[in-house]
Amino acid sequence: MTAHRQPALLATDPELASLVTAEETLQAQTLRLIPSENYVSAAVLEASGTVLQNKYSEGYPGRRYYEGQQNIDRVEALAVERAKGLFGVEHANVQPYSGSPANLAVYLAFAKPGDTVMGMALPMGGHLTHGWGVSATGSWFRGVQYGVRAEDGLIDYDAVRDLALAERPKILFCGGTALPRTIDFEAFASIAQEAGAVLVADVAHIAGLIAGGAHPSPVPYADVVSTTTHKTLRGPRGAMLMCKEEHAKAIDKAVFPGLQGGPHNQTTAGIAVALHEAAQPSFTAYAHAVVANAKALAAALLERGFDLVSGGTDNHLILMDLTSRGVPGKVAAKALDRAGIVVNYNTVPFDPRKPFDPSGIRIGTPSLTSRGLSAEHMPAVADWISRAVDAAAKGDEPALGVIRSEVADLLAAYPAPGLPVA
Ligand code: DSN
Repeated sequence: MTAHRQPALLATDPELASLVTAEETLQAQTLRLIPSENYVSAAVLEASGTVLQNKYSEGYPGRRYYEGQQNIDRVEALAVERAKGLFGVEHANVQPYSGSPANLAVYLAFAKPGDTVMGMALPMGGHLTHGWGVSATGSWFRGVQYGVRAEDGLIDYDAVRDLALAERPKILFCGGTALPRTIDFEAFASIAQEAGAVLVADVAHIAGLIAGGAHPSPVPYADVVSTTTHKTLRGPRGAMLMCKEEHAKAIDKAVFPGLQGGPHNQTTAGIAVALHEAAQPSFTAYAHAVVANAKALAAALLERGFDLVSGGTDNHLILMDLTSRGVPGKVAAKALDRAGIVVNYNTVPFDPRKPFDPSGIRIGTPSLTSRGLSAEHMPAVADWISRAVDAAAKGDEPALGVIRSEVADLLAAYPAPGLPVA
């Protein structure tokens, strides 16, 4: 019998330990297609679970409000230097707890409550924190929102420009959570400049693709680049704000003391390791494989008659409109889950259904790529999705069980990073 991976946890709290073990099994045996998720390496897991956890470090390296920072300062400086090197930025702040606090810090740095801010509408593929009404960013600020064109699901840059010039936002966000196509950062920069706005590129979804050279970089164009660290970048759950030197003070002051207290040093260590991994040639290969897999999966889904928003993908993500299959997104997502394929239900642009019961599902290829699956496996993945959606339409539970065992059989040959080998 293999030794338990968390022996002290098992001894202290067997109930919690059993939940962790169950999650390890679930992540090992299911095809995880949520595009914002991934598998971190064992090294990132180890760095994120260290005694760095025990230390308070309010401030920045060399300027702390607590003593005993000999090692912590070096950990944070290492993460900052690696972020600067990997993305080619002048300044990096690695302390934001996650993407939403990172974006809130941007508001604190560049706007006052009531100011106009502009971003992509959440149901069109944007993010809550880009000024959407139910978020603090849409109630404390005046959020104006752009979307995509109905006919092709693409951003209409002329319409974005017209809106920005009419509304003159203080901050213009580009990026989002359900955008399958390449973002034209240069076009956004020219709009922001004309409108007098600070351009923030929220690249949380595509940061790993940018680091690996599989998506253009916003760095030459954006005033601020905001990203989480745990999606395609494959680090621990955290975030970073990167910017030109002229904005460094405003960003740092907004993160601490403006918004946060002590940084989570164990996470900073995990980010440093992930950035080191992302600088290796193998990561470049991974980033390109993520995109190649997504394109192959999109092609296989189109062959099976699925409607994809914008007709396909340029990145890691595919947004599927299931209207023509007669199955609501939530019903399909839950059936897929029972078939061992984990996705999330999602609105599609101009969705006539509600966000909690929308028309689509959102899928992506980062996790399966991290396991080593390649384009040759994508027809099988598309087949499973198609069969599961049809089974959902017919209420055919046994068919979902058959898919679940086929999925587990394939995945057994592709062990996931950071997980015990079964
Ligand atoms: N929750 C993230 C996603 O799934 O895209 C965005 O913050």
